[in-house]
Amino acid sequence: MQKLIITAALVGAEVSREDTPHLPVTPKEIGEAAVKAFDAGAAIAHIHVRDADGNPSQDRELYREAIAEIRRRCDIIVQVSTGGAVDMGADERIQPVDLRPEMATLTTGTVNFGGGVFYNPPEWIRQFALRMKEQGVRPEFEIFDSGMIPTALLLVKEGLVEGHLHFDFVMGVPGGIPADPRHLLLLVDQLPPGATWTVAGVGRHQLPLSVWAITMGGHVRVGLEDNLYYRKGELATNEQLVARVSRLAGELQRPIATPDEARKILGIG
Ligand code: KMH
Ligand code: ZN
Repeated sequence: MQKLIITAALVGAEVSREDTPHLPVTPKEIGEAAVKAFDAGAAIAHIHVRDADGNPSQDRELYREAIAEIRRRCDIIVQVSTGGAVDMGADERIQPVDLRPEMATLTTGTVNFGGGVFYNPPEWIRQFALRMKEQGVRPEFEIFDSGMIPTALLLVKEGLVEGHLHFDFVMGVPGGIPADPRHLLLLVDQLPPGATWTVAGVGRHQLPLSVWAITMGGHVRVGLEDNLYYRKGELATNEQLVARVSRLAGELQRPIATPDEARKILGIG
């Protein structure tokens, strides 16, 4: 089995400081959270940014600051969001890709997202994929429902995505694919040979799905974007969530990938 790549989804767009005091919001806080996650075993930091009021933003300059804060502290792979928040437009969402980060997310379909709609029509998907290709950014396909996998593979067929294919199964968003291991098996079955995958379980599903991924040879994403709690009623920090996966991987005898080892697995650089 490959070494385990742990992604720390540090910020997100839906959670606020009112929900948890542990959420990093400013670029400096995002930098500090990233190095703590790195020290705990994370190879990738999946980031969103927030404006001065703590609201979700896709502002390129805020991303530039946050990435600089991360880079000053550690060599973790930075993966920017192009999902942003529901209701954001395509031009707003695509902004951080022009900073040429090592990775960016690419959602390949529209999905109900709690009370909203996460809008990803075909022309936006192609626009995002093309910009990532032009800027040399490795996409991570964000799969919220099973029909998004064939759409991702269509981009490959069209030449809009080249090289290594990496998928993130986001399971348990209300409106998306349920966080059930039976669904996970079907998702993995749809991938072409050589593709890699990670699982982001939402809420209380984060922990059991992490264990499934570790034992099945997949990779794991944890963090406050997807889950606020360490256990029922106890708020977590990003670092604690990453450290728990590192410990579980140790018990299950799955070594953890450094950022450089993750770069090799993902064909980056
Ligand atoms: N905030 C969600 C609507 C991504 O980062 O690419 C979308 C999201 C996915 O978080
Ligand atoms: Zn995200």
